[in-house]
Amino acid sequence: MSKRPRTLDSFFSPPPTKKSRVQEDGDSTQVAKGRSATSTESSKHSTYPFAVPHLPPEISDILNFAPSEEGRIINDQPDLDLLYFQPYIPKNIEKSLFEFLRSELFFYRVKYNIKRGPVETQINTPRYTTVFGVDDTSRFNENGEVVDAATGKPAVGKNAYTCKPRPLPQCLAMLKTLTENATGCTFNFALVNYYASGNDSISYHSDDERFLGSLPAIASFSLGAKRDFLLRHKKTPAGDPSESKPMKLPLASGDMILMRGKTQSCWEHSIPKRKGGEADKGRINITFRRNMTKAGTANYHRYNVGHGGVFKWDDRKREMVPWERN
Ligand SMILES: O=C(O)CCC(=O)C(=O)O
Repeated sequence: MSKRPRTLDSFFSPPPTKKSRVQEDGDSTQVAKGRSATSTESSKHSTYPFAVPHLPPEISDILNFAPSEEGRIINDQPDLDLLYFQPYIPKNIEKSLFEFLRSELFFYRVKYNIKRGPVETQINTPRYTTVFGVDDTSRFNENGEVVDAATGKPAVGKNAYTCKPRPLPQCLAMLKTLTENATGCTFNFALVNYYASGNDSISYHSDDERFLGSLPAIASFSLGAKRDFLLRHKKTPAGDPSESKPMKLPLASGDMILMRGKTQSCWEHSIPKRKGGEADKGRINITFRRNMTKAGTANYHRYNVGHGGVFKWDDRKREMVPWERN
């Protein structure tokens, strides 16, 4: 993997400990001034509604030992290529990592309109979402500004973004870098879903947009409640599902599934609604992806940030609540 430029984050960060494999990532943002051995640092950016604390050392030190288990290859069905880590996140930190991310990230409950023929319908996304990253054409400079990846100059004119890209906060940047090192893949985006209850879901779809390239690799992490992950082969032109069988993987907290090869072009996946069970305890899903184009960045913002208000976890009420600036 290529070495990334040093950023303000790495200058302010504690020196790596002996057991550390990764401390920081070049994508993370400005840090709060001042340094301490505990987690008083945070990722800040003009696009963030509030600062996101860095991972506390009791989580980050152990995260350096991920993956906890070797990945198991699942490729015994046509066009399917999965690498399934059960778990990826060490067992002694998966719960605290889940609770940290649920408490510290900002989320959105996106509504958008789609037109089917002459009829315009409002879609209410049935889960909380948030997104960080910028596509390959750009990067964040040391001041957190979006600049052209090659020239380092601001993207202006017809190259300007129609959305405001947000850098990965340190807590996600660290997990991204560890995942890149373990899988040999490169990612520039983190999409985060929070399924508050069994009523939250994602319907069958494929992450097969052109802006992800032809054979995208997507690393998908599960934290919190166990939820079923369903996979089915797309219909072929002849209408037969190509001799394949639908699959159900009961994803547990800490698991990671790397979807690669022709999986996105030939298969669909979903997290269906569920009644009872542990779904009501809440589940976080993080997907790391590599997005190639500015249009892809705008697409992710439209569907994962949108134009509505910010939500933040309220630990007393034990639910996401609308967040307001004081
Ligand atoms: O929550 C999951 O495991 C799947 C998420 C997903 O498919 C997506 O964000 O595209």
